[in-house]
Amino acid sequence: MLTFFSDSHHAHAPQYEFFRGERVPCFETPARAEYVKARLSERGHVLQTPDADSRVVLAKVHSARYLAFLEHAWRDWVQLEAGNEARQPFPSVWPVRTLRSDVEPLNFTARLGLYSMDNGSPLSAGTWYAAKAGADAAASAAALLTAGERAVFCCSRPPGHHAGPDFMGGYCFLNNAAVAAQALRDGGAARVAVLDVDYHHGNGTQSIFYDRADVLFVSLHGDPMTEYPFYLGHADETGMGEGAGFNLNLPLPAGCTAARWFEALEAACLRIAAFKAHALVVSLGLDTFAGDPISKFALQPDDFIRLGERLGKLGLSTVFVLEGGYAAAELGTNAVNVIEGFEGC
Ligand code: SP5
Ligand code: ZN
Repeated sequence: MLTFFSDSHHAHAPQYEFFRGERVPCFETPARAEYVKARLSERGHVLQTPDADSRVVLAKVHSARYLAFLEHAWRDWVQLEAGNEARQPFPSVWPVRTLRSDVEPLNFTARLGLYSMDNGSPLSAGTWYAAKAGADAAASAAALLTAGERAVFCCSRPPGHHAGPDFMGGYCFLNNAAVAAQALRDGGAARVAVLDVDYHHGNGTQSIFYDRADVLFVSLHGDPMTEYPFYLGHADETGMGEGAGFNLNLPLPAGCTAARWFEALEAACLRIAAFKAHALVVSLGLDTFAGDPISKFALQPDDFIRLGERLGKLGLSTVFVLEGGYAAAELGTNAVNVIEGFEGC
């Protein structure tokens, strides 16, 4: 399968994140994309550098002030205090209910909190360049589909599906799946489905399209009652306004079997078929793998072939975008299994 890969992903390389109040090494590492790239090359898949500029599409899925903040965040951080280039910024205050988020404070940490849903999305010097290259890959993939290609895989990081209209979160900065879906719409696809199979609910993608009937969002994920991102992803979130009925969440208990996961996948696929989508975007999180260090589903490597086969049977033009998956050494095999299942179905 034609794959977009950009070396710029290395520019996003924070050293640590917080877990239970302690600093721990980042789970979302450059090695992840390199393992996938290596396995793709080994299996003879063609790697290309993204050639589209996603800036116009980005402005349709993210707010202007969030994009401006993200693009200049590292520069602003470094200018703040000597020595900051060797430190990672983290938010420490957030405008939760009753506080104002319409006014952008001047203070850097206050702005970082305004544009963050958690303290788990560390920035580094090249975060904007890496994330932008991922969005460019998503836009490039959509352009190829518009030109008649059946399927394209975006091997990009950082991931995107937790990033909302105006915030980062969950290791995500720019919502690549939303960029792909919007670019497909702009290319003439009247109805686009986004299927999110990451272990974690794709809260950002859901929010971006929640009031729209032209983009269906379907997600299977760990039940937010116990699993990140906790505050979105319940079954009763079905869309609003014109988007009513065009959002489907299929939360599953942490620890559930692969059999149960595939039952939910079937329900997701039936909804997508009923929607009569012209194109499909798959938020391909591989943290459903049994060996994932931060997630609690039980998929085995062969299950990823079966996932690819089921998606292939939908018969739709498809953009795959890499999301989570933290068992880095197994990520290549699991990603390629999805792709080859899709192609071989
Ligand atoms: C894209 C994506 O998969 N983002 C996931 C972000 C999850 N952030 C919360 C991490 C919580 C880690 N819990 C670790 C439990 C280890 N025993
Ligand atoms: Zn995830």
